[in-house]
Amino acid sequence: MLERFPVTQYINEDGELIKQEVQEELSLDLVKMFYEKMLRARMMDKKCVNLQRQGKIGTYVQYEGQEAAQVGSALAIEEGDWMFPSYRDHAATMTFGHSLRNLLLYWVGRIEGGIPPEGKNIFPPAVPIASQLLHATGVAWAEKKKNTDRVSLVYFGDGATSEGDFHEGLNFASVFKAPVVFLNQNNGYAISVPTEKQMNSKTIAQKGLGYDIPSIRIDGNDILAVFIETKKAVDRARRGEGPTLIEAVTWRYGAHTTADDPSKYRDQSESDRRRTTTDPLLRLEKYMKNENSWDEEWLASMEQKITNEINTAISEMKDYPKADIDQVFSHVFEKPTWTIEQQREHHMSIKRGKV
Ligand SMILES: Cc1ncc(C[n+]2csc(CCOP(=O)(O)OP(=O)(O)O)c2C)c(N)n1
Repeated sequence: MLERFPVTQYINEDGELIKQEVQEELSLDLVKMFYEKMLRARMMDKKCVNLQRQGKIGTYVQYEGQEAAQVGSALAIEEGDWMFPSYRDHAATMTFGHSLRNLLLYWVGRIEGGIPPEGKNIFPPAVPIASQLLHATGVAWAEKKKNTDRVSLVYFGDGATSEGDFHEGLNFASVFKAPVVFLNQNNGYAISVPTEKQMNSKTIAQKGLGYDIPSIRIDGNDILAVFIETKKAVDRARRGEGPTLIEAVTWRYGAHTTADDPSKYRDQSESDRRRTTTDPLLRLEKYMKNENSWDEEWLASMEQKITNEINTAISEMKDYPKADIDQVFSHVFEKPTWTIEQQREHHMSIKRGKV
C-alpha cells in the first residue's frame, strides 16, 4: 500500500522544486503570499498558547507544524464554497476569512466564535470527532441538488478515520457523487495514540479505495503540494465528478491541547528534529534562499504587521462581556426540547444557590 500511495511532493526538504512543470506558475508573489499566511497562522497559534497560559482564554487546541496542510488547502477553495473545520483547524479558517477576533472569542466561550463573517461559509469547529464529515457531505449534496457548483472542504485527523462517521460520509459522498473534498491531516497521533496502534492500514489514503473514491497521499508540510493537489480535487468536485480523499502527512510539534503533556507518550526529540527538517515555513524559506529572494526586511515588516493585527484582535476580544453559560442552552435547537429546558433549569438553580 505504501508503494500504491507514495507521498507526492513538489518542494523537497532542501527547498528545491522537484516538479519543474509548475515552475512557471510559481511566482515570487505566490510564494510570499503562502509564507505570509503561514506566518500569520503560526504567530496567532503561539499567541493563543501564551494567552491560555496567562489564563486569558480557555483550553486551546494548537496546530503548530500543520500550517502548510491547512493554509495550502484553504487557499484552494473560493468564496461561496463551504469549510468544515475540526477544533484544530484555525489556520484554515483564518485563511478562508474567519476574523482573528472571533477566533479568540471561540476560546473564551462566546457564541460569536462560531459565527463567520458575512458571506464566508465556515461551520463552527466540530469537537465530536468526525461528525463534520457528515455535515460536509450533506451540504455538498444539497448544493448539487440545487444545481450550484459549490463544494465542501472538510478537515479531520487520523483518529477520525476510525469513526463510523468517516465511513458513512465517504460512502454517501461516493454513491451520490457529492462535491466534497475530504482533507485528512495525518499528524501521527490521536491524542496519545500513534497511528500504528490505532489502525492496521499503512495509509489513510487507502481507506478511500473501499468507497471507490480517488485518493492521494501528499507531503502535508509542502504547501505547494497541498495547494495544487487540493485545487485539483476541488476542480474535480466542481465539475460534478464527485469526492476526493487527500491524506496530508504532517506532524504536530506541540501537545494535543494545552491540557495535555506529549512527553508522556512520545519522544519529544522527534519534534525538535522536525523543526530543522520538515517544518513548512522553513521549507519555503529555504526555497526563497535558493532563489535568492529571501528578504529579512520583508520578513520583519510582515512580523510587525501581523503582530499589530493580533494585538488589535486581542483588545477587541477583551471588550466583550464574559460568556454566559446560558447561551449553551439557547443554541442547541431552534426550539429547545424539554430535556434542554430541564438542563437549563438545573443550571439556573445552581446559579441561584439551590443545589
Ligand atoms: C466522538 C468523539 N469521541 C472521542 C472524543 C475524544 N477525543 C478528542 S480529540 C480525540 C483524538 C482525535 O485525534 P485525530 O482525529 O487524529 O485528530 P487530532 O486531534 O490529532 O487533530 C479524541 C478521541 C471526541 N471528541 N469525540
